[in-house]
Amino acid sequence: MGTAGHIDHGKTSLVKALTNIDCDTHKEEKARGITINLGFSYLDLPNGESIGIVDVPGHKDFINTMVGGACGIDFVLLVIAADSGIMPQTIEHINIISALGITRGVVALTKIDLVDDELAQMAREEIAEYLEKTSLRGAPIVGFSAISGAGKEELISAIQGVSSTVPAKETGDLFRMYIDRIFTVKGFGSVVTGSVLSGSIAKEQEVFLLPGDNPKLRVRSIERHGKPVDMAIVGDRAAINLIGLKKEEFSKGQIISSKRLPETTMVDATISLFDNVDALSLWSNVTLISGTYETQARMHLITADSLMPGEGAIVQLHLNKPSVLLGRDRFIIRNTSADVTLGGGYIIDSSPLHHRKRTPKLIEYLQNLSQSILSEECTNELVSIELRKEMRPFTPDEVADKLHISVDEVKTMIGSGKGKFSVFESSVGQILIDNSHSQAFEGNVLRIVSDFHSKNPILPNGVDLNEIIGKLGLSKYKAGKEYLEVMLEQLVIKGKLDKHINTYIIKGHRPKINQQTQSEIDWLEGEILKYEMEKPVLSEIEERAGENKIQKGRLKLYLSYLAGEGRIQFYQSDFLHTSTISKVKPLLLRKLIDSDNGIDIPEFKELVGGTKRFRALLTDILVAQKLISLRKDAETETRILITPNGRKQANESISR
Ligand SMILES: Nc1nc2c(ncn2[C@@H]2O[C@H](COP(=O)(O)OP(=O)(O)OP(=O)(O)O)[C@@H](O)[C@H]2O)c(=O)[nH]1
Ligand SMILES: [Mg+2]
Repeated sequence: MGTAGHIDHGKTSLVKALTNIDCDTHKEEKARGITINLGFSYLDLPNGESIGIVDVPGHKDFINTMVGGACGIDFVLLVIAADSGIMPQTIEHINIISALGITRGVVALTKIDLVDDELAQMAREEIAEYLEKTSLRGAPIVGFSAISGAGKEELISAIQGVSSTVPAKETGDLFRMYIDRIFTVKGFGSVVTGSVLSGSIAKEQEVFLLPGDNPKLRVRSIERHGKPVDMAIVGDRAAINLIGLKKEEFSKGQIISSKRLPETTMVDATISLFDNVDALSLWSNVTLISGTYETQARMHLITADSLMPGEGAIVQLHLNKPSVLLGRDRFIIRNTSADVTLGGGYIIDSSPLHHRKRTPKLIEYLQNLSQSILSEECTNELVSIELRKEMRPFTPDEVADKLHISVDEVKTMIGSGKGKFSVFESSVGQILIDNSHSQAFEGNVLRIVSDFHSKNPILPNGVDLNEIIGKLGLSKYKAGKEYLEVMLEQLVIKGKLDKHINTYIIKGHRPKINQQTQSEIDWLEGEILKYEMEKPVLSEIEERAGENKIQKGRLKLYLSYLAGEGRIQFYQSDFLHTSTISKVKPLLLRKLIDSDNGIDIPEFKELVGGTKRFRALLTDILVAQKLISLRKDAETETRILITPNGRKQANESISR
């Protein structure tokens, strides 16, 4: 619970009357009789619950401090003195509370001892009417006096009533807490306090101080409401004793987090302007406050050219100081001299692209995003945003990492409604990709395959999976290969692609060979056959091709064609004609079948004949085809052996 209300209306006195704790502990606060810093207390309710209390200053110079206190609260205790009624900071605090998304509260009508019943009744009516148009509509109003203690029981039961309507929060995986106080305890080191925004923290855990390049810190101990505890969770006020840095190295406005969150100086956000302020133009300088983080910022209106009081818009904020804001974080904007609160809003994207042009498409996208990001049913918008930023497939855990939530949460979000992305089931689990990115990938695949066909019109085959992966740059992603497999399968189902052996072709592709091409291929095959038991040398054939007016450049294509037809066999860029191989292969395999210990090189030479280079290439081809294997003995004598595969083939050819 957090207090709110105009200066001197009795917030701190009320907290003291309820909890016996005086939050005005500083010398200056005592001397001036006002609250300057946030005060902290706690209240044990009759139902056994213990709630943390943040007491805020009412003075208009300390609104920034008030915002810091109000950022972590679930409901407000709005304090209004019965003898003065609604005053400027009553209104400003109510505006802030509502901009922070806080809709629950209790109104304490204090100093009830200073007014008669009639005045008290008038004050109640004035307040109820004012609240009607705010987020605190219908809040209970309880008369109270810190002097006589009147109304204390009723106030406590109203607080308990509101507190019990606060829904239990999902703890979540990510621990975050803005630091609001830093001090040292002799012999123990630095202690920081704050309201836990999300997640939980336990003793001995390692945490980060952000932003900044700080070392990991270790949690030595935790206190909650003045008592040592093993862990603190979302909604708690916590004091954390950290090991790793000195007091001076912490500062108010930094965050303690369980993860090294990325820093950002540019965010997209939804803002609304209060109705008692001046209009804003396309660009304006503002102060942004979220938790205890505070910075100057340049604000660019995206969905409007100017903003009238009471209106809302989507903006891009350029922050002077690095932040670790995340999507859905609430904030307040004030003018640059920080004496007028202008409005507030929430982050819709903490790492957006720089919107230089305000296109209708961008505006529509941001408007949808801003509407759906807060609603629980449509949280898969968060997933959509991340997927849209990069043209690549994601696994759920990669998305979880980007959004700083657990994989289970991502999976729930995916299932929660139709998004602008596709979910594929693959051998490695789910793969997520933005629909327009997926379409672009499909287009690129079809282009790659048809390019291949137009460069190689005489080939019946197309492009294999690995080549496509390489061309699309998908190999660097975790689920890149699996995504492509699923996508290719779908293109086959859709009738756009077909399979040819182990390659993909455009459906309906037929090799095109005209008479001239055919005769050139025949010529090339004849040239290869001429080498007989020697290794064919491409450069020599190329030379002769020139003499025969055959384009040198087409020979490689013809070679691929011959290989595809099974007429030649390649090892790397060297090749032999299949009929040449067939002359010696059966002889060799039959010989090897009968020699358990294989044959040595001289025996091989004797059996096969041909040149040394021919024999080396033949060996390479047969080893690559897993028909034979080489073994080097201790005396470095190489022996050639048959493989089980080779044995099978030899037996088949004998029985034939
Ligand atoms: N008569 C009377 N005086 C009160 C009551 N509550 C507070 N006061 C007096 O009002 C003055 C201000 O009280 P605080 O509790 O400091 O007011 P505050 O709202 O915390 O003020 P800031 O934190 O500076 O905004 C003090 O002199 C209190 O004694 C009350 O119920 N009745
Ligand atoms: Mg006070």
